[in-house]
Parts: sequence; C-alpha cells; structure tokens
Amino acid sequence: MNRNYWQPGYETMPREELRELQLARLRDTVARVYAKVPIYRERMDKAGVRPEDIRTLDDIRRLPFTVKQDLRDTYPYGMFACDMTDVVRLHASSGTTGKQIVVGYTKRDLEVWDNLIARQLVAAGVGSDDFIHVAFGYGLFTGGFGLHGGAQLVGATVIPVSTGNTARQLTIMQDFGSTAICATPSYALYLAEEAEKAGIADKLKLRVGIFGAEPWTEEMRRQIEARLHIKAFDIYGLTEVMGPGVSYECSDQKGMHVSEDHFIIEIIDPDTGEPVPDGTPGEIVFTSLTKKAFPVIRYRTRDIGTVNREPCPCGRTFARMSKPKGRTDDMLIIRGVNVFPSQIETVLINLGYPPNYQIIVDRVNSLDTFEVKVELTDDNFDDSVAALARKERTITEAMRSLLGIGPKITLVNPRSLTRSEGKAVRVIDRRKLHD
Ligand code: DLL
Repeated sequence: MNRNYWQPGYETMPREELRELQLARLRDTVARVYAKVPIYRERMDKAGVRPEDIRTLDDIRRLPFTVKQDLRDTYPYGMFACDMTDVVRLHASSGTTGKQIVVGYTKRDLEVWDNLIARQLVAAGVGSDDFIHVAFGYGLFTGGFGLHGGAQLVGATVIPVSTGNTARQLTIMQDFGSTAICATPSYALYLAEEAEKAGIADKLKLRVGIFGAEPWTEEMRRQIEARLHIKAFDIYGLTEVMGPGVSYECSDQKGMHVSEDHFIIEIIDPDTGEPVPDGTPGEIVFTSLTKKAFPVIRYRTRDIGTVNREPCPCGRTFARMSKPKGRTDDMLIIRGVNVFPSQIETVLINLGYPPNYQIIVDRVNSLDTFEVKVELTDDNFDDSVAALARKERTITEAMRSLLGIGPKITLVNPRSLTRSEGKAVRVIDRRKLHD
C-alpha cells in the first residue's frame, strides 16, 4: 500500500462513485436536519424545498445558506441534530466579536474526525514511527484535541504540549525527540526564532510540520522550512464544519484536498450567492455529509478561495481548494482599496524582513491612515537613521506597487512585536472606535 494514503478506498475513489456517495449522504443529512433542527426546517419551508426535492447534487443550490449568526441565534444547542445524551464532546470558537459558538460530536463523529486527521498526517508522510508534538491549543479550540485523536490513530507517539511556555516546548522537543510539529504557522516561526536564539535549531529531530488555523503565505512556508529544517504542510478547517480535518495537502502541495466523502465544497460569489466557475475566487461554502451531532448545510465560511477539480498526480480524486487568501471580514478597505494582510506578508518576506508585522489603520480628519510596523532583524538593526529611512521608503514603494496604496512604514526593534502562541493578530483597525 502507498504509505501516503490512510483510506485509499475513499481518497482515490473514482469521481462518479464519489458523487453517488455524496448524493446519498446529502439526502440523508438533509432529511435529518429537516426532521430535527427547527431553523433548517423553517428555512427550507420558506424556500419551498423539501428533503425529497434533493434528487441530484446540483439540487444543493435549492437549499438556503447557513451563516455564523444562525449559530449565535440558536446558542448553545439549537442547531444540534441529535439527543444531547449522544453528544460526547463539545468544542467552541471564541471569535473576536460577539458570543462564542458551540459545536458537538457523537462517538461516531469523533471516529470520523480521527480518520480525517489521520489522512492528513499520513499524506504529510507522518506515521507510527513519529513523535508528534501537538502545539495547538488543547481546550475548547478544536486544534489540539483534533490533531491529537488522528495522531493517536495512526499509531504515532503523541506529545500533547498545547500552547505556551516556549522555552519548555523547546526542551521537550529536544529531550523527547519530536519529529513532527503541529501548530499555527506564526507560532512555528516563533519557536524557530527561540530555537535559533538558544542555538538548537539545527539540533532538533523535527522533519515535518503540519500547520494551519490561520492564513499564511508560500513565502512564510519557505521561511519556516528553512529555519526549522522541515517540510511544511498546510491543513484547513473551521470549528463550525468540524475543526481541522476538512482539507489537507498531499506531497504535491498544489492546493488542499477536501475530504469530499464527508464535505461538499462550493465556491460562490459572496454578493449574489451564485456559484462561480472552478478556478475563480469566491467565498468557500461547506455542507457536511456525515456529521450526526452538528451537521451544517451550505455554511458560508467567509474564507476566500478557489477550487480545482483536475486530477492530482498523487492519485487522490478529491477536489483541491486553494490556500484561503483571507476572510472576507479580514479584508481591509483602506481609502477604497482592498488590502489583505497576506499581501503585506508577501512583500516583507520578499524584501528579507521577518513576517512579524502589525497593520494599524485609523481615521484622522475623515481620512484613513495606514501604517505597518515592521521588525528589523539583528543584521540590519544598527543601521544609520538615513539608512533606516531609505529602507522604510523601499518597503512603502514595494507595497504601493502591489496594492496601489503605500502605507507609512515604521521599523521597530528585532523581536519587539508581540508574539502569539495561537493565531497571530496582525491588524489593529481603530476606525471602528470612531463609528
Ligand atoms: O482554526 C481549526 C483548525 C485548527 C484548522 C488547526 C487547522 C488547524 P477556527 O478557530 O474556527 O478553527 O478558525 C477557522 O481559520 O475559517 C480560516 O479563516 C482560518 N484557517 C484555518 N485553517 C487555515 C489555513 C480552526 N490552513 C478559520 N489557511 C477559517 C488559512 C485558515 N486560513
């Protein structure tokens, strides 16, 4: 058996068969949510669609969308589709605004979840010989426990470190011989920085990293790979849909395979809700096909990406989604120009700066101000005032040519911006305070 598949029967299933499986599972899910979840039944009644109207996969478009607000409005258990006695685990997403949302899993849901995580670990070449250092947060966040279950299932030795206490993480990595690390990319980079400072970056046994939970660029991937001496893989997921485990990279690394036997992916125009052609960017929408406790129908993720259904050299038949470029709600509109933090990251890394930055947007006399704080490295930190000013101008101009708008650049001391142990906070938008 090819070591890089966990469940070859599903991962390489001919697409025609896969579509049949999806349709059967979709019909089952729609019938269940119609019977058990009032908000789905009311929405479907209003749209004039009944479960038996779902006869082909295209009929999914007749179903109403679900959005995060629906989860908030039904907080905590209003969208659960099974008896609470069958729910064996809860997770939650804190979110930066508003009430948190709660999701749940039955025993069977957890088994599926473990298998989906196992798929992505195995696709990254991780196996039973590995020592997997799980530095995603354990707790209500899905990252820690999600990776944990899958890592155990493949028979690896799991090191459930969770986040925090970076010095201790490095000691554990060295002493326990961690070979694979799972973390947010920003935390991985922080670990790399601290490992370099302690002079142990090239003494670690790490060989592979599995990263996700926040947007990161290809440039960031190269940095992490070079500094931790590993190969880095991208994984994607969200609490509402499952947590990690929704899509994963194979060794070809040209997009993330969506586990389509468990989820249907659609890409829509966020303004009209209409589907866009494959390859065209739009909002990613997921429908779960097997979840029992917390199924979701046409959940609008607010992540922006594309889908590619061309065959992949790895043999998997699952469609691939692009790295999400960012969320519709992460996109900044500054003086009428759309700016994604990932674009800032690309420019900085290409110019040789570390990907630690902070974007500060404000409004002064009704005009947007746009500042980016950029960290110097130890190598260039002693430069003269004139040299620093030149550097700031160079960065401003590089950003202006990419974005059409040039931020004020402020160079700050090496390692002076706050590091995050989970998801990095890149943007401070003070305009909200004036609204
Ligand atoms: O971040 C689940 C997760 C944990 C995924 C560990 C991967 C690894 P939430 O906290 O609900 O769940 O955040 C979900 O994070 O809608 C995306 O905007 C973003 N995100 C997750 N993975 C990626 C990725 C977890 N690989 C939100 N690239 C999603 C870009 C990602 N963005």
